[in-house]
Amino acid sequence: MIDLYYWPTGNGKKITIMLEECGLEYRVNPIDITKGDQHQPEFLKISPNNKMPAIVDHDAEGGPLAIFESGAILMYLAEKTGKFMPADLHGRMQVMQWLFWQVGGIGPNCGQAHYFVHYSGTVNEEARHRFKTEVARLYGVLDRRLADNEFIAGSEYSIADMATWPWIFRYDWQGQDLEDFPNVKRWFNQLAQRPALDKGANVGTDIVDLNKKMDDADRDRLFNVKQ
Ligand SMILES: N[C@@H](CCC(=O)N[C@@H](CS)C(=O)NCC(=O)O)C(=O)O
Repeated sequence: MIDLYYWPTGNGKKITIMLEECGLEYRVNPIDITKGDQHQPEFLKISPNNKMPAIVDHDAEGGPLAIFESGAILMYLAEKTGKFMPADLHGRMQVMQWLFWQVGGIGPNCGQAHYFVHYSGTVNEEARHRFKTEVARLYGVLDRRLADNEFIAGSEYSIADMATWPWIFRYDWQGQDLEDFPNVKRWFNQLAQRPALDKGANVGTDIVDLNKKMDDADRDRLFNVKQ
């Protein structure tokens, strides 16, 4: 059994999508990041960076294993199941580089765009412009990649797609229009047809309405806390 520490955001949904795609058994432990659950001492033992997602695999080789960082969790689950990561070196490196591009590039920049376009209580035009422009550049990179490839890492669906899809899902929060990126739009709609992806992306959407604007107290607990 895998314990998943989760809130239904882009980073959280990467893991529910992979768990559903692999047909693994898991238990969801909600970490309400607007209420400060991520700072609880018990959670910090699993995820010292006070962010979800995190997992504990009670059936891991060598004993229970706690993992934080969505990219590391995806790589672990791919290794555990032998799924969604090619066995050959060239294929594996395609997946790894695009996975790292997601966790180090499009993910954090989209996160900043979400803050300045969607969450912030004030309007900072310079920051909005900066992150919308950078996110548009990254969408362009993805669009060119998908012009010649069915999936992000090539001809096979992989954890690189699962890491990226839940972030593209919020294109409007990033000030983007999918009509400007036809290959991204084609890929996004194609993946949305996958039953496991759809199920994973909807885990926990009944416990929170992410479209609801945060109040100042929620925003402070999420964005302005020192550890
Ligand atoms: N690099 C981390 C980022 C995870 C992350 O940013 N999680 C956010 C929600 S999407 C979070 O838990 N925020 C709580 C906080 O910053 O206090 C990963 O890929 O897992």
